[in-house]
This record gives sequence, structure tokens and C-alpha cells, in this order.
Amino acid sequence: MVDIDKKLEQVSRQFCIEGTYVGHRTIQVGNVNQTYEVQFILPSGEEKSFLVQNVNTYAFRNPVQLMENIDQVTEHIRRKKPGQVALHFHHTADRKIYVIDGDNFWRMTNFIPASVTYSSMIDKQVVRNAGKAFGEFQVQLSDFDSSKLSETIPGFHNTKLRYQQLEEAIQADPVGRCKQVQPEIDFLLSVKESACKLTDMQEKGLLPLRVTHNDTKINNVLFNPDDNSAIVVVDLDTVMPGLVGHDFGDAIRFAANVVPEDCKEYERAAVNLDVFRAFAEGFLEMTANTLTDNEVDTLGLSCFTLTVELATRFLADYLLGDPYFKINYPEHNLVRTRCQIALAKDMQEHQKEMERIIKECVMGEKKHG
Ligand code: GN1
Ligand code: MG
Repeated sequence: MVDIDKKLEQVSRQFCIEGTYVGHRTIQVGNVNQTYEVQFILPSGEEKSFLVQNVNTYAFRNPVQLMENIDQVTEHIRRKKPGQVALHFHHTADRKIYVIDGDNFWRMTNFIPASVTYSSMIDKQVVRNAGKAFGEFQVQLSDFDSSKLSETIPGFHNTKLRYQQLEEAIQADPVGRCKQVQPEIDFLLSVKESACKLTDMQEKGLLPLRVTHNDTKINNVLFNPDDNSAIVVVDLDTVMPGLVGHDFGDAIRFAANVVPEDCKEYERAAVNLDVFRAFAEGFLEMTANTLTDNEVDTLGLSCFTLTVELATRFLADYLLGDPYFKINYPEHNLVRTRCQIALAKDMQEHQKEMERIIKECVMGEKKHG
């Protein structure tokens, strides 16, 4: 068993942090990387925290390229909005923004004090501001040359590929869990065609590729607790070329679900249309005037798509013995799968209403210019 304090202090020193190491706090948010807040008393006497992350190299096979992406994206945003709070990565003595230590890949960023994240039971104003923040993020990157970005996870939101990976996991069934999950497999296969429609349209060139965030859980936005304004969008590991619906749909499947994404009473999962509207208002306030008709027409479908796609990912991971997502108990990925499936079913029932709300928001924005 490694002494985590010893390890975190040693990593911090490699990022040139001086002074006295005080301790750490494990951050529970995030299903892929492991995040810690480390506290120091600097030589000046100032108490200061930093965020140290151990990047999951099973998920991100080329973390060096990933850091190059993030570096370019954060620089681009910083140039657009100098003075705004931004993510900033610390350098080692040899000017690298990461430390490789055996199988571990570490990075360190500034800790943004007096900021909060929200995961559930969210106020509408918070959701609207999250929508604005993710919308603005995409607009800020609209002139970023996407050929400079590497694909950190190939085919990340290629729903067809996600189905293929699920089908391979079913075939292989290495830990013998397949027999337990036939209803889930049956449901997912039954909606394959509609879930893969976005990918089909992308392949046919009917939807434009943009630079998108691709992991728009509301807890990837830091807020100011005094007025609930968004401070900064974080977790830039999956910033890559993608569809606007990837960001919109993923945000809705997380924020507008009436229960957390891993609720054990998964049959309660459903979309809260007020939260849906609040996010759509914020997101479209920033993006409506840049979207094509096909993009607007498929935003409603994108919510269903991203929900089903994540269900295929959770289920494939469960079938493979949970190598990818962090789990807190053995059935965790199965519960997550069931919760996404229940949400997807509810979204199917509310698809028309969701589309109507989107149209209303877009019309409103076009009128106001
Ligand atoms: C992961 O890293 P985190 O927890 O923000 C995952 C997302 C999933 C999400 C589900 C790189 O996001 O794609 O939607 O879990 N990120 C990656 O909670 O796979
Ligand atoms: Mg992430």
C-alpha cells in the first residue's frame, strides 16, 4: 500500500511547489480520473491548495497527446478572455505539464478557491448558467483549428462504435455476467437504429463537426456560490471534434434526470422538463445563431442518443469486469446502465415536448438576434 500523502507530496515537489506539505483531500467527483486537493503552506506563509490528478491511462491511452490538446485549448480560451478565471497547469523543472512515474500519469492545476460544483437537486438558475457556460465554451472554440487536436479517445461519441464494443463484450463475456443482463441487452439492441441516427448523419456530412467538450456533466462547471454564476468549465480531457448534440445531449442526460445517474431506484429516472428548458435556454442563448437547421432538429434526439450511448458503455464495462469506470460496489455499472435505460425510455415519451421547447428557445434567440 503506497502512502498517498508521501506520493502526493513527491509529485507536488516535481511540479516545483515549495513550502510545507499539510495534507490532502480526495475529491469524489469524476468517474474516470482520480483527483486530490493538496494543501501547502508556501514559503511566504500563505496557505494554498492545488489540484493533483492521476490520469486514468486505461481510458486515455496517449496522455501526453491529451495534455497537448488541453494546453492548446486553455491557451486559446485565455487569449479570448484575458483576466477571466482559467485552468492553468503547473510545470516541472524541465517545463513539462505532467509527471510520469511508472504506470502513473500525474498533472497539477490551480485550485479555484470559493467555487462549488453541483451534481443533483439543482436550481434552475444554476442549470441555465451551466448551459450558457457550455454554449460559450463551444463558441470560444469555434475558430480553433480542429486539425491541431488529437482524438484522445478514438470514436468517443461514435454511437455505432459503442454498440460494436458492447456486442464484442457480449460475445466475449469474460466474467460470465451476460446471462444476468438479457433485458438490458434486448432493450439496447431494439433502439440501435434510432440511437445511431446522429452518427449516420455525421458520416453523411449532414451535421457539421465542431470543437466540442464532450463530457458536459454539470459537475464539470465550477460556480460562484454567492450568485451561482459559472466561473469556468473544467475537465477538458475529451475536447475534440464533435457534434453540438454531443454536448447538449450529455448535459441533459445528467442534469435533467430527476435522480442521480447511479440511483439504485433506477426505475424513477425521468427527464425534468423545467430543468431541460433552463439548460436549453442558457445553451441556445449562446449558440442558436450559429446552428444549422439539421442541428436544431436533432438536439432533442441527441439527448436520447447520449443516454443510450452511455448505457452501452456502462453495460460493456460491466460485462468486461469494470476496467474503465470507477465503481464503489460490484453492481455499480449495472445500476448505472439500468438508470440510463429508464431515462432513455422516458425521453422517448417526451421527445416531442423536448423538441418543441428547443424550437421555442431558438425562435426566441433568433428574434432577439
Ligand atoms: C466520465 O470523468 P467524468 O466522471 O466527468 C466519462 C463520461 C461519462 C461519465 C458518466 C472520459 O466522466 O464520458 O459520461 O463518466 N468520461 C470519460 O458519469 O469517459
Ligand atoms: Mg471526465
